[in-house]
Amino acid sequence: MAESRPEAAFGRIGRRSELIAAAATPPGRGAIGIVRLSGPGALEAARSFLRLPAAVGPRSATLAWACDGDARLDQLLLTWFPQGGSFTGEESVELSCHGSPYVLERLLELSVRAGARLARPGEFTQRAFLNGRLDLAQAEAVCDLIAARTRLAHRAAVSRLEGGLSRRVGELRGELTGLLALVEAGLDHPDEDVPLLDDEHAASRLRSLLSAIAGLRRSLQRGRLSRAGARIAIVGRPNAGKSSLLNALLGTQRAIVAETPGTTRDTIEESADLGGLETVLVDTAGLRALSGEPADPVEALGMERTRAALRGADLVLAVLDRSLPPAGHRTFLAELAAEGEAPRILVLNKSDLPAGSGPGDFAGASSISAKTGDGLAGLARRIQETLDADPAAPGAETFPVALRHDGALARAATELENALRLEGTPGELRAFHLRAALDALDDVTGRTTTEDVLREIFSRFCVGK
Ligand SMILES: Nc1nc2c(ncn2[C@@H]2O[C@H](COP(=O)(O)OP(=O)(O)OP(=O)(O)O)[C@@H](O)[C@H]2O)c(=O)[nH]1
Ligand SMILES: [Mg+2]
Repeated sequence: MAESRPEAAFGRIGRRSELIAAAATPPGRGAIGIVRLSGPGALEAARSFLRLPAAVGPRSATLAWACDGDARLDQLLLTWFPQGGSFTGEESVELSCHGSPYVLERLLELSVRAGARLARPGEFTQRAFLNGRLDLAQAEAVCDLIAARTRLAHRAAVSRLEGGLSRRVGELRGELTGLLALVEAGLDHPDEDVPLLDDEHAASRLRSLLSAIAGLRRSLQRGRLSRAGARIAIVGRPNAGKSSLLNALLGTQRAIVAETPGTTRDTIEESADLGGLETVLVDTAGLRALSGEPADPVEALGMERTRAALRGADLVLAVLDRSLPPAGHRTFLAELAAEGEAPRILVLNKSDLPAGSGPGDFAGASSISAKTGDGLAGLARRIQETLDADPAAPGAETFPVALRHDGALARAATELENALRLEGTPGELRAFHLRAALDALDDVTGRTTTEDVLREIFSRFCVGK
């Protein structure tokens, strides 16, 4: 299969041999401002307005005056990166001047006079991509790293910059290419004695690819939570201790707690920081049942709101009163299973009371006491792990990036499902869908991304990056 290199797509986007210049620091005053030039002749262009010694060493700072004719503009530090040794892969210079908007503007003007043109948004990163210094997922990670505001968003961007996502897509790609090779070998040599792929084997490999893609999509989704704030719904029978748990996790008496069953009749939302993870806790009305006949109109509304909270949740805490026997809990959990797909944690509350059901009755449940605080730290850790289980999760992306990656993976999955449905039909069709799936995967790293899409992606970057 012919591989289309990014250069092919980009040959038409912009001539890379041009020298480009931009301010790399944000607009406004600052201690230091940086102007970057990238492209052939970057040092010579800078030399035309700098008083530089004859020999400038690579990757070391040289103090120099910038001058417009005889007039001194600013004293600055120049760093020269020879071709092959810079972020873009091209010859580049960075001029660190005083952070005056006037000085920066004049330096750009002098650069343009020396033959550079002003860079488009993201053009430096685009060149790094074209020169094979980064793949597309990593280039996007640069953008997200700059935008990161929280520890988790930052960690996820660094992981993608290191190639976390690219590696995982690369593994899927390797497996898919192997499968495609077998299918194609069967097409090319129908009569020969090549190890043919039987339908059963092909189907099992397709299924395992599909589950790997689903896993990757889930971890993208998980990563997104660390930016947006995960929604955690607290549900359970009346009096299970849902409001007590909300209060305990918040560390304040936000919701009314009372012995009367049915105290909470509406949903209550409050943001909480659970060990660096931004969450929205949603306490819900205690429900005798999730479906069936409500006792009164208010309960009917409560049921509806609880169901909506379940549908919108990223995680569900199912609170059970441990002092009660397990049978009633099982009915409730069975009803809960029908509502929404979010992961759930079983919470056995009231561990300070004599046990009616033990942890043995509900495998993997967290035993806590909202009253005494017993087990709460462990529960908070579990919530974090469930929402952010994978430290290499490629998520926490800015929204358009997450959407693009998820879209590409979804396309790959659809193609694989199509191939899976083709059991017993001619191999050509199956190969066609496998190739389409491969193209979709390659969209993540930019191997086959089209010119328009690339242009659109890089235009989201800031100028100077
Ligand atoms: N002993 C003990 N009592 C608890 C614990 N958690 C809650 N309770 C008590 O259980 C009763 C109900 O607590 P809530 O937090 O109001 O329960 P809820 O699930 O929000 O109830 P509804 O809003 O009515 O559905 C109150 O009397 C609480 O003090 C606990 O861990 N141990
Ligand atoms: Mg309550």
